[in-house]
This record gives sequence, structure tokens and C-alpha cells, in this order.
Amino acid sequence: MKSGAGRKSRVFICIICIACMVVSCREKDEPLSGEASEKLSRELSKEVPRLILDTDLSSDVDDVGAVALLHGLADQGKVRILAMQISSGDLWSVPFLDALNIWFGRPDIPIGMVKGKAVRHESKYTRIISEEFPHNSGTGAEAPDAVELYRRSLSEQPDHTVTLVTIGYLTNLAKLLQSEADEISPLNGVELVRQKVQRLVCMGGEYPSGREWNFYQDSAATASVVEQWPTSVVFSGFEIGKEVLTGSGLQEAASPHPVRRSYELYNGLTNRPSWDQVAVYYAVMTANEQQTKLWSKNSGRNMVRPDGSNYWLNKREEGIDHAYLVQRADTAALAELLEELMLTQPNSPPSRPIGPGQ
Ligand SMILES: [Ca+2]
Repeated sequence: MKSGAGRKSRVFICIICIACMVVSCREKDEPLSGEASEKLSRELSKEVPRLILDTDLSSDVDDVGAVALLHGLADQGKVRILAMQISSGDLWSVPFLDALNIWFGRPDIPIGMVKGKAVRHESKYTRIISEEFPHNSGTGAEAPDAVELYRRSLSEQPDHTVTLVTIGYLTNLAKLLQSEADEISPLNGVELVRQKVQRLVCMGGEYPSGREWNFYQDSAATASVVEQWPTSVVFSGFEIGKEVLTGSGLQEAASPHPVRRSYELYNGLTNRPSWDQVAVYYAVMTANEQQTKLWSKNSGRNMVRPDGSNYWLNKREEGIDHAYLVQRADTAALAELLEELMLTQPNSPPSRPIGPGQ
């Protein structure tokens, strides 16, 4: 019995060894079929798009919808959020944004704050929600400088991989371009953007011409960014989001819910244009090479006047890669699609409302 069992064990070990050799030979000697190799290569190269959001989350409420929508797309694995930046001088914007990120299960997203001279408007909701929902931030006065956070976040990324989306004033981006080499990166702002950023998606301006809020609030910054940005820029104009109405559907969201609460405080849970949601949705979906049929692009050059108004030149120019969106989608269908993402529910929302700074 003993010897029989030993022989069985030896046979079993031999079978295992032969199986290993066969597998090993196949791995070394037999190339994958063309189709399998292509699939493997596709999977290895599949990279979730990296994104930084710059928002004036304070005066209007579409920024709140855009943040909710961005988290919804991140939940679907379509985007990786590297950082968020506040361009509004409202110091409550930071704890409010932190409360949103915690609510949606991403408490570690770093938040930068515009420093120095900044555009500031009263908000109907940032302070109230910062006091009603849990967050881990002090006010914006204690938050990192947005420019420093930009430089740090960008310098850590592979070249030409980052999508920047701005849905507010261009103050932070102008300062980023003006930034000098430092201990974070030997590159100045323009060089750093050229090396790390794939493209900028900008909600701002009106096309082919007009005068729009984000552009004229800090018109010097706008002119500087539009003139100097060293990579591709896609502009989503006032005329695009104006007719895409969302927000009233948040009445369906269970309360308490910070996005529902924001719309409640802003306009009593009625509809509002979706300027910022359109820009974020476009940026993420096209980074995933999807949904491009919803818009077409008109290439040329964006020109900004000192008063923040803008006009479009249809001719292409060397070194300028500007385009603005032209909507092709049915407006009501697009609104429905965006609002569904704004209704994203976190997997496990924080259960107890607590005060600021806790
Ligand atoms: Ca905005």
C-alpha cells in the first residue's frame, strides 16, 4: 500500500511537471494569435482618462450638477479625478466641495483654492451645506494654493495625459501659465502644461461671438489663457448649455442629499441651464472616445477683447488648436441624460450630518 501510494504520488508529480513544461513552452515559444495579441495590447493600453476640474462653485448651481455628474462618470470607471480647484473667492466653496466629494465616496480628492485677488459672489448654498453635511476641510483660507496643486498634480502624471476642465473663471489657469520653475518641477507653467496636458475643455465665451460670464469676470486672465494655452482647447459656449435644462428631477432624490439641497436653496428645485454639466460630460465622454455624435466641432481661433467679450476667426493658424462645440443632440434627450447622472447616488452616503471642520 505504502509503495503503491508512493508510485501514485510520483506519477502525479510527473504529470504536474509535464503540464508546467507544456505551459512554459507555450508561453515561451508560441506567440499569441493576432487577435489575442491585439486584445491584450488593447487591455494593457486601456487607461482611464485623468481629469482636473476647475470650478467657481459658489454663485450659480450648475457647478454642483457638474460635480455630481463627474462623480457619476467616475463610478462608471470612465474617469479618474486627480484634483479639483476653486476659482471663486468664496471661502465656503472649499468645505462645500469637500462635503460633495465625501458624499460621493471620494474624500481624498485634493482641493486647491484661488489665492490673492479673486472674483467673489455671494452664494445661496455653500455655507449652509458646509454646516449641514460632513467635511474635513477648514475654509478656503486654509486650503492649498490652486497653482501649487496644479503644478504638483501635473508633474506626477505621464506626459500628455491630463484633461483639464474649467467651468468657472480662468484666474487659476492664468496663474498656472505664469508660474515659474520651482521645487515641484523644473518646468515653468507653459512648459508643464505643454508636457502634461492633453487638452483643455473650457466652458466660457459665446460662439461665434458674444460676452459670457466666465470670460468677463476676470477678463485679463481669460485673454491670457486663450492667447497662451499651449495645447488643444475645446470651448463649450453659453449657447450650448442654455437650452439644456436640468435640476427639477432632483425632487426625486431622497433627502438629505447635498446636490438636491443646493438646487433647493438656489431655485427651489426648479430647472437651470446646464452649461457646466455639458462641458464635463463632453470632456469625459470624448476622452473615452464616446458620444462624439452629440456635438461637432468648429476649428479656428478664439479672440478675447479687454472687456471679456469674444469672437471667432474661422481660419486655422499655426500653433493654435482651438475649436468650439456645435450641438447636434436633441436638447431634451441630452438634458435627460445629464440629469440622470446628476441623480447619482453614492454607495454609502455619510449617515450623520455634522458641522464644519469635522
Ligand atoms: Ca460655473
